[in-house]
This record gives sequence, C-alpha cells and structure tokens, in this order.
Amino acid sequence: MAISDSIQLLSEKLSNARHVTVITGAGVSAESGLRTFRETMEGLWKEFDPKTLATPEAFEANPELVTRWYDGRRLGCLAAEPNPGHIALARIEREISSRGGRFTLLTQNVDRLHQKAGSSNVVELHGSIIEWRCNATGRKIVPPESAFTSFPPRSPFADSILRPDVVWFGEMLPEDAILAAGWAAANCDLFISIGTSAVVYPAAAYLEQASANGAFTAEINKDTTPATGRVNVAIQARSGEALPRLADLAFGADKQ
Ligand code: BV8
Repeated sequence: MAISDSIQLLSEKLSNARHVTVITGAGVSAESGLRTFRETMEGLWKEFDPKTLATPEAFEANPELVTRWYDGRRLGCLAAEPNPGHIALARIEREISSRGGRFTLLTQNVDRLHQKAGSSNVVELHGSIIEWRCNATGRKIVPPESAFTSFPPRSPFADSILRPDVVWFGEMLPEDAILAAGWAAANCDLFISIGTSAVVYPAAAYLEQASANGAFTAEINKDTTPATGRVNVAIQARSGEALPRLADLAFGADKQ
C-alpha cells in the first residue's frame, strides 16, 4: 500500500476512534536533534554502548562516568525543542478529547518533549532524565538547567549521590506506569507505535496486548522493525512528516 493510502486509511481510523493509545520511542525525538538510543555516539562517548551505560551495574561501578553521560544528555534534552511530530501528537490528543474520547501517550523517551509540546496524558515508561533522585532516599529533584559542578552530584537530601530518574536495564518500570500502560493497551480501539525499534520489553509488549484485545494497530517508523509485519498498517516515513499529515487528514487543517 502506498504511504499516502496508508496515512489516509489510518486517518479514517483515527477520526472514528474513541480510545487511542500511542507508544513513542527515540525516533520521535530524533527530529528535535536528539540522537536515538541505538545510534552510535560521537566524540568522547563513542567507545561506550548506551545499553551498557544505562544499567545499575555501570552506575555502581563508575558513578562519575554514568552521571557525566546522563548530565550531558539532560542538557541536550533541555536545549531541544519539540518538532512537528510532537506538536501533531499534542493536537491529536486535544481533538480526541474534545470529541469525548480518550488519548493515552505511552513514551519510552526520557526527554519530556511531549509535555513541552502540550501533551498532557503522558505515561513515562522509562522515567525522565529531567528529574534526578537521591540514591539513598529516593527523593526527587529537578536540577537547575546548568551542568552539575561535581560528579557524581551530591544529594541535598542525605549523605549520598543523585542519579537520573530513568529506568535502567534490569530495573522495573514504575508501578503506576505499568498499571496505566496495561490499562491503556487493553482498553483502546486504535494503537499506534511511533519511532521505536520495538525491541525493549516490557514496553514493546503493549502493541501485542492491544492487538490481542482487538485494537486496530499501526506503526510509523522510518525503517522496518520486528513489529512492522504484525500491525494492520505500517507507514514507513519520518514521524515529523507523517504525524502532521495524519492529523490534518483526520481532523482538518490545523487552525492554530
Ligand atoms: C525490566 C532509559 C525486569 C534509560 C531505557 C522481557 C520482559 C521484561 C524484560 C526483558 C524482556 N526481555 C529482555 C528484557 C530485558 C530488557 C530488554 O528489553 N532488553 C532488550 C535490549 C532486549 N528490559 C529491561 O531491562 C526493562 N526492565 O523489564 O526489568 C525486571 C523484572 C523483575 C525485577 C526487576 C527487573 C527496562 C527497560 C528500560 C531500559 N531503559 N531507557 C536511558 O534512556 O538512558 S530503554 C532505551 O531503549 C530508551 O528508553 C529507548 O527509548 C528504548 C527503546 O529504544 P527506542 O526508543 O526504540 O530507540 P531506538 O534507538 O532503539 O530506535 C529508534 C527507532 O526510531 C528506530 O526504529 C528508528 O528506525 C526510528 N526512527 C529514527 N528516526 C525516526 C524514526 N522513526 C520515525 N521518524 C524518525 N525521524
């Protein structure tokens, strides 16, 4: 099916959907200039694999290195602006909600660009890099928008250090996120996976759950993924191009 036909089909489903659940990954933020999780990293970090740094073991072994890496990413996220894909998702939420429907945005991204774009019902499956927490007490803090001055940063709450409030590999997702995501996957009539490689679990399982519950499923990704062959419609396009077109076809040209 041609991309324009796929977007047309998905826009018809979207304009008639009552309960829409979307899951996003790093691909949605790529067009805001944030490297995706599995792209090789540049410069100082090129010899590190994100999957090894994003673990409690790495933090335990070298808290200075891990907190330096995360603080650099945190500053990049703070400097980034939402792109047309983020903005279109916030519009879609407003349109669905104004019709009495329900829109839930599950995100694996830790950059809070969805919230910056105006999305409100956002479930952060993997936490947030914008918030850090005391390693001893778990108390959270939003650090100032400048770089930490010492690494690992000291906790203001106890004689301990701060860590980013993200979910590392091998760590459980936040309980409230698991509950909200499981409910949104089980109770939607349309589920769209956008800009994710669909290889990280349990996040990648929500698409399957929605499909098993009878939802119409779709994927928007610039490449193919393990989910591509399993959805009802797959749109191979950049999210920053496809999502505004999808919203305009479903709800009319954006008046904002
Ligand atoms: C857990 C936060 C268990 C940190 C991240 C089965 C069940 C449960 C667990 C597992 C399981 N199988 C394996 C596991 C273990 C593991 C896992 O899934 N491993 C994978 C690698 C096989 N899962 C876990 O460890 C999870 N924990 O379940 O704990 C447990 C049980 C009991 C008790 C204790 C523990 C925790 C997973 C969370 C890890 N944290 N991030 C940080 O950000 O530093 S995951 C990391 O990957 C990022 O959050 C990222 O978002 C996520 C997924 O990656 P993507 O977002 O998809 O990004 P990626 O770069 O991969 O892909 C980008 C995509 O976008 C590509 O497809 C590309 O084509 C596309 N794209 C690019 N540009 C565009 C685009 N598309 C459209 N437009 C564009 N412009």
